[in-house]
Amino acid sequence: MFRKKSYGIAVIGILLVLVLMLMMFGSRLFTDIDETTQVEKENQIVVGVSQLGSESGFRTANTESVQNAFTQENGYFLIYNNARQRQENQLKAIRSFISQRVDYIIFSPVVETGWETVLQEAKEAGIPVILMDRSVDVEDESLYVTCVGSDFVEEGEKAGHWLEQELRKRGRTQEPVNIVVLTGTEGSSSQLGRTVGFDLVANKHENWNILEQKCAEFTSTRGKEVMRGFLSRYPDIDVVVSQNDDMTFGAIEAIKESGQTVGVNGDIMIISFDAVAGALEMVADGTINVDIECNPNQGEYLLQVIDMLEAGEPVEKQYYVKEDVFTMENVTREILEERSY
Ligand code: GZL
Repeated sequence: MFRKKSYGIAVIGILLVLVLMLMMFGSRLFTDIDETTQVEKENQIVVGVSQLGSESGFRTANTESVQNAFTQENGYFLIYNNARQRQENQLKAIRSFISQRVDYIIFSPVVETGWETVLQEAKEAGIPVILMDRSVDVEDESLYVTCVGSDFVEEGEKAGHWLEQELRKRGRTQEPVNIVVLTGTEGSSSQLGRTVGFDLVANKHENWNILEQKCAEFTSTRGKEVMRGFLSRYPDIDVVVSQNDDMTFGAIEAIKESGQTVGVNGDIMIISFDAVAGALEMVADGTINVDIECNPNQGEYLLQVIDMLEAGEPVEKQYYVKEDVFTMENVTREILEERSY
């Protein structure tokens, strides 16, 4: 009995000491964290970034580029959100940035339409909006400050011009050339632009037959599924135009499963977009005939734009990142070793 009694007093004593400590330091602990965060936010430029997803190698590199740019060392407080390919998630994220009164909003719009209302809300809140990678289709272009991305129509034309040259080299300027197209997310700038650009060239060639264009969502899984469908419907495909490398990887798997070959010496020519490291390895070994680069390293460009805005300098409405076209002839070991994505 006595022993139990003495234990009980000890336990109560320890609890009392703990409660007193928490009362003395607990609030300081939370206050310190709150105060520090608040101080950091006050001393830094707060940027809210809504990334559309993580569907591809390009997207991963694009996200890394942004996160490497907007660091505390560079004077920024980054609030980042991954919308997982859903526009409603981007709308929610942007409204959250507005309510947090960030200094800038940056986002890569998953599709071009449906942004007027939220951009008007950002404008009324006095928060500049910068588009990254893809763009928006709005009547009032004052709803965003600038867009840092790619010229997707030009990318599509580059693909068409390469095919023109290749067919000329092969002497195939008259006989029918059967083409299938794996398109990216319907209504995205990259899908719209690459399609328009390639069609501008294709429409000049009566012997080019675009048998079918079908969305494969910029993913390798869907690229394989859609390519399987093409192969089941069309026995004599000459060219696959695949609007990103991830879909290309899936399509090549499907073609090889069908017993056909791909690339420089294959049954089916492969035209791809993005030029991520894994795809450039396949360009170098002749599996992919040509890869139209889409440069995801936009963080530095975005930093420069915000520096200009902070300094009160005027900025252009559109900045295009530098991009190349890769074939077996110009993919060097050095390029492969230095590739950051
Ligand atoms: C292009 C970008 C596209 C890439 C895909 O700038 O929007 O989205 O080509 C990515 O890899 O999914």
